[in-house]
Amino acid sequence: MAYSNFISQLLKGNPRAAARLITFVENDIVASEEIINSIYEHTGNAYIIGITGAPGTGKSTFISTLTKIFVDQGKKVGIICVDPTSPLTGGALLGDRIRMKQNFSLNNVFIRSMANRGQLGGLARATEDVIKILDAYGCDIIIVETVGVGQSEVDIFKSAQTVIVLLVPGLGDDIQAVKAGIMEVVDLFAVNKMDFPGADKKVAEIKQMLEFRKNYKYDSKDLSEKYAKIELWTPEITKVNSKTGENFDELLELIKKHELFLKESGVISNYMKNRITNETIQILKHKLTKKVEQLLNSDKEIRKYIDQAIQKSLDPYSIANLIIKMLGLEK
Ligand SMILES: Nc1nc2c(ncn2[C@@H]2O[C@H](COP(=O)(O)OP(=O)(O)OP(=O)(O)O)[C@@H](O)[C@H]2O)c(=O)[nH]1
Ligand SMILES: [Mg+2]
Repeated sequence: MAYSNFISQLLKGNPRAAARLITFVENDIVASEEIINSIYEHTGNAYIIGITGAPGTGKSTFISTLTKIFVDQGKKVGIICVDPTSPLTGGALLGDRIRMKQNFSLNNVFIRSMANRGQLGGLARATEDVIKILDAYGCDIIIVETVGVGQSEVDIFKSAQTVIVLLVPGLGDDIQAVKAGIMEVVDLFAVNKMDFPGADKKVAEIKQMLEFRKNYKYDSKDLSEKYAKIELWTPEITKVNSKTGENFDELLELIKKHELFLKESGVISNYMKNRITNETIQILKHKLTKKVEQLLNSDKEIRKYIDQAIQKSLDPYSIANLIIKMLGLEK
C-alpha cells in the first residue's frame, strides 16, 4: 500500500508523516479513501472543539491561550485553521501559524491551515479527513477554527463536539449574524476582550437572544446535527480576556460541563450517528456526481436522451429519472 509507511509513522506520532498525509487527503480523494480506510480504527479518541468569530474578535489569541492550558495539562493539541472564504492559505492565517509555532513545541501542538481550494468532495469533507489524521496521530484535543459566523461554517462544525463562538463588546450586528448563520450549532458563547467596556451588555444581549430562541420552533432538519430537541442544551455564556487568560478557568469548566452533558444525556451517540451520516452523504454526493458526469458525457443511450430533450420530447427531470433507473437506484 502506497501510504503504509507514512501511516505507521503517523501512528507512532511522527509530525512529518501527519503533514504529508494531510497534503495527500487535501489533494487527492482516492488517497483519502485509502488513508482513512487504514487509520479509521485508530480514531475516536480526540475531543473536537470548533471555534469561530468575526475577523478581529481574537480567535487566534483565544486559541493560543486555550492551547497553552491544554499543553500544560499534558495534552497534545491539533489546530486546524479553515478559511472557507479564501482559495489561499496566506495572510492572517499564515502569520498566526508562524507565531503559534514559535510559542509551542512541535511535539505538543500541530498546526495546519486549509483554504477553500475546491477540494474534491468539498472543504468540509477534507476537514473531516484532516481531523481523523490528527486523531490517529494522537491529539487529545483538536481545535477547528474558522473565520466568520455564516452558513459555510456549519458544515465544517458538524464533527465538533463543542462549538464556541467568540463575540466582543461593542459590535452591534454580530449577534444578528450568528442568528442568521450558525445559531443551531453553538454550544458556548465567549465574550472575548472582557477588559473592554460593554462586556456585560453583550452577555445580556446574548441571554436575550437565547430567550427568543426558546420560543422559536426550529424544524427538525435544523436540529438534526447534534440535538434531537432544542430543550436539551441551552448554550452557556462566559466572558474572557484572551490576552491575560482571565476567566479561562470558567471557560474550561463550561467546556467540561458540555462534554459531560453530551455523555450523560446520550446526545453523544446522536452526535456520532449524525457525524457519520453527514460524512457519508458528502462522500456519496461526490462519488455519484462523478459517476453521473461520466455517464452524461459518454453513455450512448444518455446522449440519445439529451438529443431527445433538444427536440423537446424529453425534459431534464425525465433524463435524471432514467439515469437513476439505469444506476439501479430507484426504490
Ligand atoms: N484587550 C484585549 N485585546 C485582545 C483580546 N483578545 C485579542 N485581543 C487583540 O485583538 C486583536 C485581534 O486578535 P486576533 O487574535 O488576531 O483576532 P482574530 O479573530 O484571530 O483575527 P483574524 O484572524 O484577523 O480574524 C489583537 O491585537 C489581539 O492582541 C482581549 O481579550 N483583550
Ligand atoms: Mg486569527
